[in-house]
Amino acid sequence: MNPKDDKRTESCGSPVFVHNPHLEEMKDDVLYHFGFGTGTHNLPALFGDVKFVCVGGSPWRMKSFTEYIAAELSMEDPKSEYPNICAGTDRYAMYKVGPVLSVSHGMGIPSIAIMLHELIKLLHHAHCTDVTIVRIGTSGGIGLEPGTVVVTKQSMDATFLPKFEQVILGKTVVRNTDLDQSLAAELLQCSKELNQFETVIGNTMCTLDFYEGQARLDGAFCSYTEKDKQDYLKKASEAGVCNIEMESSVFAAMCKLSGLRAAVVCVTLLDRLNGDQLNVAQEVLHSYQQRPQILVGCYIKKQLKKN
Ligand code: R2B
Ligand code: URA
Repeated sequence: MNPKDDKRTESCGSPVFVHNPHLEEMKDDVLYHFGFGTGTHNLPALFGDVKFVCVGGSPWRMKSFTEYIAAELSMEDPKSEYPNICAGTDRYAMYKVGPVLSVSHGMGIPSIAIMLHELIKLLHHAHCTDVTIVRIGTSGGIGLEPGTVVVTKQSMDATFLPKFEQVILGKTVVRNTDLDQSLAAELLQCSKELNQFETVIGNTMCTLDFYEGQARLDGAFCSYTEKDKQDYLKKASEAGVCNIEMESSVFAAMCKLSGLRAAVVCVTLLDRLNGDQLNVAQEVLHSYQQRPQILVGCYIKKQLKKN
């Protein structure tokens, strides 16, 4: 590689770790769901300057985040075109503006886990250092005004324990779901400075399903009563759970293993104590979904000003 092609801005700093001796023995590594490979793409040249990664469920939202960030950082493309870098695949979408990478992850733990394996390898192969990663998303709130943004303190499973379980070779491996507390505090501070919407720090419950897994009464199947649902949500609330979504546990676990500074910022679309159906007007939904983007945008801008 021509050193000029290497987008790394610093040679020291905290690297992105992989823990897999087999990778060293492989001549090339194909990041299949992104449509990249170490043999076909110059990953340090393409991604070596990445310092912030923002991930979220929908490809459309991640493109809109990139447009928003580009404007905030005055890095707008004169043609205002942000092509999907993963154009060779329709599994995930990826956009980049300056040091900010934006990637979609689909819905649920398996989908985000596949994306994170490849994203972590991508950042590692690209020799990125000091990377901060934030999941921006939507959630159901417990006892919060809809539109409130929750910055996750700890991600919990559906039994209110702060752990992520993965079956590997038929054995259950338990991983820790700690997130970076100082990053969470800095994001909360950004919200105070913005003073545009309510933001709280609290625990987030991560479930395997949107309907029965989140105690909804409106799925195709339901074998419990409204009282059972309320009792369960009350227990969640007593365990410090402020909101419910479907990816934070594996996100926290994998980011911790790879040494990434990570946070989860989700807006609540409804108060689950008052209902299950998402019947908010499209414009309201859209404005709520912008809130995590605004918060993370403010944080990135502040960090870049420091350097
Ligand atoms: C939040 O919203 C999605 C379900 O509607 C899911 O991906 C999540 O975590
Ligand atoms: N996303 C979820 O996972 N649950 C909700 O209630 C809303 C959004």
